[in-house]
Amino acid sequence: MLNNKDLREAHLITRGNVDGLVCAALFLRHDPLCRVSFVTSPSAASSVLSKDRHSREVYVVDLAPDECLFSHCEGRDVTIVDHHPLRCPPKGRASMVIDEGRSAASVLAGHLGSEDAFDPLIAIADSVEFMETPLMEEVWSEYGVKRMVREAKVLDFSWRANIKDDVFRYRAALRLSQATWPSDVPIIWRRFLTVQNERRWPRAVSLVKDRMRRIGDIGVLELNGRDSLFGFGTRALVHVAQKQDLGYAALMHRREGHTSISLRGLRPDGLDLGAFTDDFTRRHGISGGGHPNSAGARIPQTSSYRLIRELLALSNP
Ligand SMILES: [Mn+2]
Repeated sequence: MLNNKDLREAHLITRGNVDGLVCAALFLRHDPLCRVSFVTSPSAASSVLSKDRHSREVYVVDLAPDECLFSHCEGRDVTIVDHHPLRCPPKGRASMVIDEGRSAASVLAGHLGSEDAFDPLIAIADSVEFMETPLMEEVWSEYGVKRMVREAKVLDFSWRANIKDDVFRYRAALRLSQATWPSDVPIIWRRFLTVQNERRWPRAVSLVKDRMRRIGDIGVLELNGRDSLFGFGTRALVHVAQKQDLGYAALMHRREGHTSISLRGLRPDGLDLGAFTDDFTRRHGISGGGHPNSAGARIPQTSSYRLIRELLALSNP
């Protein structure tokens, strides 16, 4: 007979990159029946949250909560987990778990109390987020740098084979929730091989090298319509911009009626890009926000270069 325990599902809302995949694996380990949604922005997280009226509890992980997200937490059991400082004061009764200097997966693992068997996956998330943590050093020396770099690459390439495929993400995370190595999961391995064999990373890097414009301290890459970086988007742009010692990278994608823009800060003392995009889109539309060194916005096409000019002015006062 069923007791009166609350049997509704728990719901994880996170990103679809390596950090998010490891978060999903940890959460599925904690609650194998949970629901998982992968999103790309705080506003997409708000929209998923607003449509979910049935989950017992919701975790929003790695999504730089803004006012809109907090307003959707009202009257809900929501836990917000992030690895960047909060920009917007929490409203309502959402629980906050914020810690800096490690991946969101690492913060979530600490909160859920994950087993040691997940240390390699958490260390992989730290490394892909460019956070050299003590755990990462420990795992790298235990299993060897070569193996760990390879495993991180396998997982990072795999989801880029088809960036829209959330069914793949869920199935991959479910397998990783058994504390498996990425290369031992057939669906992950196959996708990795596809990306590797098609030489998508070197092709993305050479396309960026050909087309990136240097505007002051900013590396700007503009893509139109169906142009793509073979799934590597900002990662390839950041790679090239860093080599050229630039302070910021901006990927602009012109779509019908608007421009999507992703900004990355490449120096620790740079401008707070989350605050910048939030302020810019408040004045010019449409929506935007994010973390201090990683933010995104949807803006009217006519404002694209105004955003770059304002960023340039603020970063060179
Ligand atoms: Mn992250």
